[in-house]
Amino acid sequence: MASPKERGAKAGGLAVALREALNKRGGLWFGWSGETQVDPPSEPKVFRSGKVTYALQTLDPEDQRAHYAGYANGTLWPLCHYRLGLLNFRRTDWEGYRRVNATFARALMPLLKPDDIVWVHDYHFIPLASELRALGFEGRIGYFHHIPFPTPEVFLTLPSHAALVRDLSRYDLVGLQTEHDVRALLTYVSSEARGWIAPGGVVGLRDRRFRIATYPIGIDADAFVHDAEAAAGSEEEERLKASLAGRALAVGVDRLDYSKGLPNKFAAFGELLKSHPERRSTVTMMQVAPLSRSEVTEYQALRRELEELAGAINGEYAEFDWVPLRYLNRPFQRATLAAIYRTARLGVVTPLRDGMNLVAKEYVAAQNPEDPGVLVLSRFAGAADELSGSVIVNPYDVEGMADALNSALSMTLGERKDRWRANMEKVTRNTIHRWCETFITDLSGVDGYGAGVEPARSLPAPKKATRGRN
Ligand code: GDG
Repeated sequence: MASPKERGAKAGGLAVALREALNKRGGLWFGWSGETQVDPPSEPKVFRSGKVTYALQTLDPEDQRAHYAGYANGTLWPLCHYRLGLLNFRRTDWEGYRRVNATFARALMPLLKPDDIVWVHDYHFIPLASELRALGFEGRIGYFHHIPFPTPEVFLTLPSHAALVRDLSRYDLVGLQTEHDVRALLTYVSSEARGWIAPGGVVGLRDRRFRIATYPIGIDADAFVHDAEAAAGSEEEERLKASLAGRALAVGVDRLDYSKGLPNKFAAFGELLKSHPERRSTVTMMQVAPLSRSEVTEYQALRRELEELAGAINGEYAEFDWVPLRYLNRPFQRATLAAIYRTARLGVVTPLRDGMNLVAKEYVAAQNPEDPGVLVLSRFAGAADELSGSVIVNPYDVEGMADALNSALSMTLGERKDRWRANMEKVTRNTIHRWCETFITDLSGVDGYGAGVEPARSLPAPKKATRGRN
């Protein structure tokens, strides 16, 4: 989770929305300080800003490596994105991951009141509830998994799968992005962990009862519409348009991450220029790809691969007055992104696997309703469940993607408007604020779950598992 230091170009919509939710209610934001130190202090640095108290824990450097680059991003990230070839499992990393969660729980525990509710974010902290329960915390704890939850066939390759699901059962509410993810976890619970499932996603596992449900994350749609309207006619937008010299713009914005399908996207753009030569010199692709997790080896290899691909496409097709692919490894301010989104005729979001993908929703929100662009979206992004007005593509089919880009570039204004309206309706209905409120309300409302609670009589007998509806 982002720390309060994260500002400007790096602060994402999620960090901003959570800070807003906390500011409204008051509360405690607990996380890593971003610093490491041998023999770190056992107590976090605590300070207050408005209604929010921030508590930031410093970590031992080896623990931090084993936890972050090791187990979280070297094991869980590839696993949850179905990239078993990239998965590295080392017991020392797993132990470091657990140690960091235990350290966090020990630092957090003295700051908690018995009736506090705790909301834990993402795969870095799955064992946090177990550790807090072991220290005696009995209040509500919820967990939201921002990335996909893999199907049992994939999840079972993880040596620590059973321990992680036991950790999940220590929460009262486990939130996932899509129905597909919920089905994947429920199938594991019933078929592998011998748990029982009741309607509404209530799950029993050993002595625990908890709920698993779908909470598709959204964006701050109003803020994006506002930023995009403010960008109209701005100096930045004018400069961008002048640089395009009347050509269409296709835009991608992704952290430099192998889950985002960037090589496939570049290859599809190259294929478009090859198989539809009439498109040459008429469309420019801009890929914003800020570096991320540069300490993990796989990310360094991806960076080299993309540099080669971009160089090859530009070397093959560039003209003295046209560079087909603009590839930028740096972050931009949100207002600049809004201007780029609004100018772009195509938003190209083609992850191989993605929990949701907020860029897809931001692109939709930033469009000019009178002349909207088209979203080209991977079927493997969680956002594809909601954004049915998009041109849905399979990122593994490079030629199919090239054809989809070609037909999206030819779309009539009428079709663009129809597709955009369908998408915009979803983006404005299911915002990040609604997502926060719904999760917190549901977590506050869950009743009777927790350690030692027997399944209620009205629930199905534990022996025969049934699939819950969500
Ligand atoms: C994880 C899951 C899930 C990107 N470049 C710049 C910039 N960004 C912002 C985007 C967007 C955010 O970062 C990226 O969000 P995504 O959802 O696309 O992807 P992940 O970072 O992988 O997020 C994902 C998400 O959690 C939330 O649950 O949707 O599936 O993987 O907001 O705009 N922001 C600025 N400058 C940049 O250059 N300001």
